[in-house]
Amino acid sequence: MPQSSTIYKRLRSLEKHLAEEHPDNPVLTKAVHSFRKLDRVAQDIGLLDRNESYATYVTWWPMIAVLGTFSAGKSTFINSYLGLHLQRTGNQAVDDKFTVICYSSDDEIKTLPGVALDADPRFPFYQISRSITEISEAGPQRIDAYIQLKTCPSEKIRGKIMIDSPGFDADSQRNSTLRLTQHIIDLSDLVLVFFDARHPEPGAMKDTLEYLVAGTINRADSNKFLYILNQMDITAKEDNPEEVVSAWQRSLAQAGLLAGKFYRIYNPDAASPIGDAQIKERYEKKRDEDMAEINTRMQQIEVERSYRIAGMLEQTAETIENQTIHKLTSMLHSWKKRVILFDSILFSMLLVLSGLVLYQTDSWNLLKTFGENIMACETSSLVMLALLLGVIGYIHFTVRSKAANSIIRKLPAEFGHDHTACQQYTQAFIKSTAAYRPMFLQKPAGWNATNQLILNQVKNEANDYIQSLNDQFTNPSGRKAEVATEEEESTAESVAATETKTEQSRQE
Ligand SMILES: Nc1nc2c(ncn2[C@@H]2O[C@H](COP(=O)(O)OP(=O)(O)OP(=O)(O)O)[C@@H](O)[C@H]2O)c(=O)[nH]1
Ligand SMILES: [Mg+2]
Repeated sequence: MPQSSTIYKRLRSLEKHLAEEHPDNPVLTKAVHSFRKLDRVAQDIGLLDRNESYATYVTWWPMIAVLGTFSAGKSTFINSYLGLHLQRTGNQAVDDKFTVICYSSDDEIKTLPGVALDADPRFPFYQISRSITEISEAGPQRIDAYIQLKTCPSEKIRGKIMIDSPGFDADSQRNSTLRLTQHIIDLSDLVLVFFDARHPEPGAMKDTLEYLVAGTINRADSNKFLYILNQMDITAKEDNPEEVVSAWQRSLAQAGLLAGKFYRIYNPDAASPIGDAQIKERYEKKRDEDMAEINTRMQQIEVERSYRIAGMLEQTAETIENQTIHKLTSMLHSWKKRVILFDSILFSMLLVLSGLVLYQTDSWNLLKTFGENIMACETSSLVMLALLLGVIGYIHFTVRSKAANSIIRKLPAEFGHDHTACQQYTQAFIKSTAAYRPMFLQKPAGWNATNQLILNQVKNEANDYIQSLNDQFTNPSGRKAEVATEEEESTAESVAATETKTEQSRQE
């Protein structure tokens, strides 16, 4: 069955955009194609609806989030990175919304409302209004109060997404803002956490540090967080500039961050001039070193994102084959056992009851006549038989659906917060236990040799993508260099040979 046309159109547009954004990296466009194959298998099994796609579960654009305290210089940093005056900056808390920034070839900067993000599967906020209760309760239009989209022509952002966020304060943050922050942290490939060196007392922001540092440091993906102490120029004026850094170091260490694991920068355009030439040189040196590292990490995320998507593809195929099918088969097995048990109890009771009635009324011969009438195709007896079969069927199918429901009811407790997995298993199990499917089938609906083959194909494709990414971005064997050297040598030889020939002919 074809995919629903809406999702099909969306995936086509995703493919088109990826091909435009990354003409030199076809892996991503190919990956969308592989996701489609996965979708078809998952739709056959019932894990996905016809209008759903695994491709909408991944963030296709590499995403850099800039979080941090009020007026820490987040927007100034972003403007300077883009080379544009995109975000308003200032000492009053100017930002109260998350701004998703992406590339557009249009000359002018455009600002679009949050609904634009909510409705587009290419962005990390696709259908976010549904998953954040506070927003969904107030109606999807409310998303505009929290997020906006800005498009700009800076080449620096081409093929990436950057998020500027309102100043973070764990104490006064609304629940919905905290949920959005968490969502952004989860989906980002790189998170820059900004603090402000002007802040005299980092100890006063205990909860904020707790959230932004302690809460991020032990995550499996803790490597994607860069902690940045910004506006370092201000400390140059202090009598004891080292003390500011030490105070920050102590507070961050209390929150679990190891000393030396944070960057110290300032923005030369926004900074106040540093008078002392020696201090200036020292500050500039440190700043340049740290900025170079931050920039390298920002450039690397495209590569990380490609690996992430190829990995996700393989992992999804693997999970369907090794976990989902296994779980559905065992659910089917216990369902069958229950149906057989309850069928046997109910039908034995029915049989005993009818036997008792026949015995009490001493009318065993009725059975014999009924049999003979059926053989003779007598109408009233045939109707009776049909009624009887109807009652038997009704009891059996009621038992089947009740047994299935009792298994489905246990799923939420098993999956906890993973609503998506719970919903997928429910849908697939309903499909597998549908009335039209004979009960003796061992395998879940849609699980056949063809789909197994497709999953293997997808896994192989994912491995090919990783291989070609390796070829593109790494060079462990140094082959290219060797080839290049060989080529250079052979060119040099041929140049030398031509030169000798020219020399000979000249002499002749
Ligand atoms: N001295 C100095 N000032 C800076 C630096 N970076 C930014 N500023 C100033 O700090 C103020 C706040 O900067 P923003 O970029 O608006 O800060 P923000 O983190 O985006 O602020 P909110 O969005 O309101 O949380 C502005 O007046 C900037 O000019 C810096 O490195 N040194
Ligand atoms: Mg700002």
